[in-house]
Amino acid sequence: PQTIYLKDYRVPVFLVDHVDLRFELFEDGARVHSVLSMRRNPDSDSADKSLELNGDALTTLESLSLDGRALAEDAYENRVDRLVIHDVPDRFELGVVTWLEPQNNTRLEGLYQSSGMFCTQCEAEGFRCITYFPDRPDVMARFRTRIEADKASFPILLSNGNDVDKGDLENGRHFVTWEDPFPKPSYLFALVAGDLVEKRDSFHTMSGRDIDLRMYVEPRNAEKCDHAMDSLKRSMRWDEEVYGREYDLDIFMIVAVDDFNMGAMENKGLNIFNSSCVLASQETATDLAFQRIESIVAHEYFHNWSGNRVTCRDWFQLSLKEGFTVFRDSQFSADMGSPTVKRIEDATMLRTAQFAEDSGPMAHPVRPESYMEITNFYTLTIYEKGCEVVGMIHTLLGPDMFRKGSDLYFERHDGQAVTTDDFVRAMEDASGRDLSQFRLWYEQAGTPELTVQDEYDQAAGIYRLTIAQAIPDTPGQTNKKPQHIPFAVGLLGTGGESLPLKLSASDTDAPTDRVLELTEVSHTFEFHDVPERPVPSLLRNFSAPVRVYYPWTRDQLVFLMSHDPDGFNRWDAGQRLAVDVINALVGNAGSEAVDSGLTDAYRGLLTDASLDQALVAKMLQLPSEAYLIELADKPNVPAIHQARETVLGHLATALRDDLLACYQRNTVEGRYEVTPEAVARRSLRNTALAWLLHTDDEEGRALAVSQFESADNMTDRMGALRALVNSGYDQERERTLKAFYEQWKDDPQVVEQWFAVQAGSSRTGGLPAIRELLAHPAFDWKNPNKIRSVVGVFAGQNLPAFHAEDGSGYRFLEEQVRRLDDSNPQIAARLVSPLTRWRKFAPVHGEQMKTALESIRDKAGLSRDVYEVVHKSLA
Ligand code: LEU
Repeated sequence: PQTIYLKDYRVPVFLVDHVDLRFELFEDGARVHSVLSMRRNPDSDSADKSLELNGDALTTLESLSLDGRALAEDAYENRVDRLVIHDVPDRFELGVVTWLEPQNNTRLEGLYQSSGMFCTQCEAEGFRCITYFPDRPDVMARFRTRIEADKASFPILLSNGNDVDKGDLENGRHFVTWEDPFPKPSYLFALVAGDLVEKRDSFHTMSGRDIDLRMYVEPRNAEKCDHAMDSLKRSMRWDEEVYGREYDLDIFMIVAVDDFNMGAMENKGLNIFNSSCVLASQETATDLAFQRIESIVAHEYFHNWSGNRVTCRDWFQLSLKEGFTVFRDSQFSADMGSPTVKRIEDATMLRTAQFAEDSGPMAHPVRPESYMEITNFYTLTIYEKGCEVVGMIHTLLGPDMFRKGSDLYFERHDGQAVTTDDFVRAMEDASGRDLSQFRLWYEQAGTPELTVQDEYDQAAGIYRLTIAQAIPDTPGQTNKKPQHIPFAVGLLGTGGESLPLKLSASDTDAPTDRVLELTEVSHTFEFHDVPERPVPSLLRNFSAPVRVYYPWTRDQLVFLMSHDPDGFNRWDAGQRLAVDVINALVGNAGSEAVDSGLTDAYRGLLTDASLDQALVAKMLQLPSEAYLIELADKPNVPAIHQARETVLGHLATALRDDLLACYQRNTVEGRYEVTPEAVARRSLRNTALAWLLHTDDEEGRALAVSQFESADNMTDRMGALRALVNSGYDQERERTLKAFYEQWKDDPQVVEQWFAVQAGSSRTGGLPAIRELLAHPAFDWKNPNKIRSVVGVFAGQNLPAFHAEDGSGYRFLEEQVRRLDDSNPQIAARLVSPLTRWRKFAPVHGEQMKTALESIRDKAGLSRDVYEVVHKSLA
């Protein structure tokens, strides 16, 4: 496969002003008639007379015409993924007719069928699977789309924009024509045809327009739309209030699709969602799912401005829309719920998974320099690190200047396809700040490491913090330059009070919270009038995506856990303490060594009802195995697993009565609500239950069984089921799993959860059990959600089994990747990821992982997607 480089970017030679599409949908395939109004791009200096269009093996070319005349065979060259038409005039109409077989499209790119309906996924390069086209985001055109299909089977026919015409045709067929007034890149094109129910609502915009909101779902999901609809309306209001952005079309549509490679897609006016990211009811979705749906609905809606109105020039700029939009949806979620909890969740994901990516063989900058297959670059780095980078600009500029910057960006670039650099420039121009060094965040990969040293000069009353930064080498990048890092700090006195941060002796009115700006390899900051040696609170609210090293004592961590006014750092101190305690036990059997400081701290959290319960619920989650592994050098996975289990067991035993009291205190009658308080209550209750069952507590067992049976919502039902699945109560486990399946077997979103709770359990998810799940009638190799909930969860969460001594977990993953490579390469390339980190693991494991990768590499006809990941990780 070919590598594509950012430095090779050239403006398109030909532009498309208008696209006229006619889709004829049949049972055995689809015919697509396309007429492109094209002209030479005045900004291109190319003298090339030939026109190049992208295509794909999924499309069969039936005919080609230029200005209405059929093209002779020698007038063009069809190389399947590229169509070259020789000698075209400066302005012309190109007619292309293609034939597709959506019913056989298992890649789920372009036009495909899912549960009987037709749908599309065009980002990044799916439009070329529908017809030949200059399929690149800087070619923006107006689309008109006519869809024809059997009226009884496909009463609903949707595309982007407004429906401008409809009517009946012969043979029981009908058509609808859609027109999108906004020029857009082909990746934002969408089409849906199916027998769907419609849910309607409306939204009154800030300028007084009424927008027609519609959700389309399969009839069995009709009752699962309310939450997404409410989330949509909240998002629309929020974007008006916080960013001044109003919706621009008269209709906004959301469609739920069962077979979908990703989460959701922001097609103009017609967002298409993976069912699991949009459908919810209290009985079928957990609190986590409710929150996720709210944030994904917001994310896709926000793309209408950050992505659609202003789009990407090329795919190297992907983070322009994704990083910024994740930042916008995080702000929204923080405003809707608890900002501290949201920050904790984002930082957890970043530190566990993005840091891992950024130190592995696929590490790449937020703006990559090259790729083979762009779908491999829909990564945590582009999305989450990209979000952090925008967040740091927000921190450096402050909310008001940031808003000025975003206003300028939207105004300056409306209707354009631009770069991350254009975004940064708008921020600079609006604020007057120089962000030239800051731009390195887009160019350099790798997680910066900050080493902090301190020194207290009692006589002078001066406290010095010295912060040194280093950025590790990553593939293709060495000797990196220091970056511009906003580093938020506070200092606490022995009584827990916040000390004023005087950067000079004359600094009156000093704040107790400051954002220090690091720009050099090492910086020393002096704080004056410090009466005693303080405890530093570093990188407050996780002000930058970096690792911080400071020799905290356990006493300092316990102190910060209860005194830091920064909620994030309170939580973080607890995490650091737990990590330290668990790590001390790795490879060391007895639990005598579990620090009583940790037990006491957790007891304090469990019993003090005056604390913010949402924060407490987070603080009671022990660091995950994945995070512990990420932190370790040559991790011994079974030993880490064992040590964590030991600590959990010790805490559960020592705190048994407090856990029971916490469980009871948080058991309250009342209507199910997804407020931060109610979510915290359920989370605390389910954590208490899980801990009790960890030690096979009899009372815990009885509580779990009764909670399972009486729960009126999925969070509590799943909480009880998970606790039982991970307990030693075999009978109850079997019985509840069976009952659960019987009750929900017709609901795919619930069945996915049922698969996942088993595949992720180190108690039950051994390989034989995983293979049984794959053989289960509800499992479906064509459905990405099912694959993720069994294979993905096994390799990503069931870490002791995945890293089994005999290498069987690795061979299992190898087998599944090889099998999926033909049918759905995008999913296969994602699943391979845990193996790519082979260099991190101790010799035997690393070798076994490498062998598995080599075997995948040697598969005949390996897809470009998997090729890129495997070759880069073996290099
Ligand atoms: N643009 C989508 C998103 O919002 C991703 C796409 C590849 C389905 O994340």
